[in-house]
Amino acid sequence: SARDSQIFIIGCGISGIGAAQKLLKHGFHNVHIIEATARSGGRIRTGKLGDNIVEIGANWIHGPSKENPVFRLACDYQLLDKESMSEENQAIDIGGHPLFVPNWFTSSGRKLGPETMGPVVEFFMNLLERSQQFHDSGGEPLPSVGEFVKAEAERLAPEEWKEDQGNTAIRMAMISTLLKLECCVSGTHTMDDVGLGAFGMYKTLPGLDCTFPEGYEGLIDNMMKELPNDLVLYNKPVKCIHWNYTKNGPDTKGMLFPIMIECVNGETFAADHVIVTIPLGYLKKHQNTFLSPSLPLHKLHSIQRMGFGTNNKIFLEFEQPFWDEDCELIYLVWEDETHLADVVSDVKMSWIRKLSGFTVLKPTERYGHVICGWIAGQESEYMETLSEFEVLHSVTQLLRLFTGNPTITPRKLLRSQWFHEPYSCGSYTYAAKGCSEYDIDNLAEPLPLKGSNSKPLQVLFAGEATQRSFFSTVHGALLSGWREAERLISHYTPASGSFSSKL
Ligand code: 6YU
Repeated sequence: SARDSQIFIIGCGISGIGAAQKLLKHGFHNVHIIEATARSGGRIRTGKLGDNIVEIGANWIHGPSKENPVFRLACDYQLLDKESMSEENQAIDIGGHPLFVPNWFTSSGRKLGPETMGPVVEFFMNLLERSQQFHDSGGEPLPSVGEFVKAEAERLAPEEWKEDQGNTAIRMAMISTLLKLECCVSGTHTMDDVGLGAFGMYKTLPGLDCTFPEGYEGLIDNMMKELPNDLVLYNKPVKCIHWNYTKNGPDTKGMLFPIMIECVNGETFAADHVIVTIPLGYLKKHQNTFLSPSLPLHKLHSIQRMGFGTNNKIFLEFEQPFWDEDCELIYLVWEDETHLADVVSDVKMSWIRKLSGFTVLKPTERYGHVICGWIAGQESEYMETLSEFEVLHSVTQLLRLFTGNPTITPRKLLRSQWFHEPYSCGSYTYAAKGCSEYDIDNLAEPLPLKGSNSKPLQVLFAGEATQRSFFSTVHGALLSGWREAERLISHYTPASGSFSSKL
């Protein structure tokens, strides 16, 4: 019966787990996940800094409200606190940019007050909002978000602050800081790489972003508990998926499978269908060898066109806070960066300048005094090559400069290294210059292409990067896994309702 078809899912991140869950629920019983590493969860990974739980990967549920499948699952598993689940929190619509209570420090050791800062943040947010609108209205005047924001900031600033020209320089330096932090949100080296017309492809959901008090991985653990124990084959990196395959070996008992999965260790698996959920970064790096025959040109081009960047975290623990009690986000402003730049000119010497924002872990009763620094792009990739000691040294110097306190010393440090993770090759997808929904649809398009005479739906594609509106998120990833499972389910479910193969 169709339910006997051999289905392999490559990658045990949330998209792969979601796909497996749905297929099993619909009676498919020959389902397996092949995972390169020794763990499930992929880019959802909870770690420890001393006794504290910290998120190495995904941090928040973006837009936690009824429409968000990750929120619904987290509620079902009772993983969130009461406040996050409240109707009030679900109704708050912040358009993807939570308004954190900020503290601003500058490179001359000054702390800036809210009178200067507030209006600049508002001004910047307004430019970002306008950037999103070109997706629907078209006619983008410049190719990238970065170029648009900088040009508009320079054009509008003199008028906006004509009563207070004296602070122009510091305001521009603040915009540099805000641009650098925006690189972290988008997961890109510079906002000049993010397409202006494509920026609005990403959609936000209502709800005030929330975290998992016991860690994001609790979601994975709960989902895994509902699946059979032997579902996942760990420590088996897949080297190549051979499709339209005709020479099945003796272990396939005379049956012909259209697919042969070849692992790095030489093991092979015969399959009817494969759902590929590996990160776009990995696919970019192995685009010529991961499939045989190789990917059709339009899919290859879209893989190249879509952006996949690095965003890393640096967790620091302190004896005493240097920030205000109510502070949720610490900004660092370099007073000499008045030229609106979100990249540094000499990465080796000045990478630390890219580290321009820290979120404060709350509640303090649970965490003590822990902050999480955010750093994106090439500077972040360079940071990964340094020893933990070198990073600690640079961060300590940075914070001494900005706080004006020459003795401040972090007690502990932990950083992520997503670019050098061999099975992620970066953090998440962004809509690069020149991209559109068509590129995402191309990524998601199954093989063989429509119109071919060979067996349909051999290779399907899921994962965060294949989701039109919620790429770069956990809910986007989960929806993509469900989508590909549904594709197979409906393929085997003829309109008449009886369950038989269309093959
Ligand atoms: C979210 C958040 N969050 C921070 C950081 C990171 C990410 N995300 P997986 O990679 O999980 O699984 C694939 C598996 O495949 C994996 O296990 C591999 O080992 C395996 N594999 C690879 N190669 C293989 C091979 N050859 N053989 C076998 N197996 C192989 N998302 O919702 N909230 O706060 C953050 C954040 C530092 C790194 C995030 C966040 C992204 C999610 O983590 C990610 O999308 C999903 O976990 C991916 O799941 P998956 O199954 O697809 O792949 C306006 C505007 C515009 C722009 N966007 C702004 C949106 C903001 C997005 N922000 C995210 C920010 C943070 C902070």
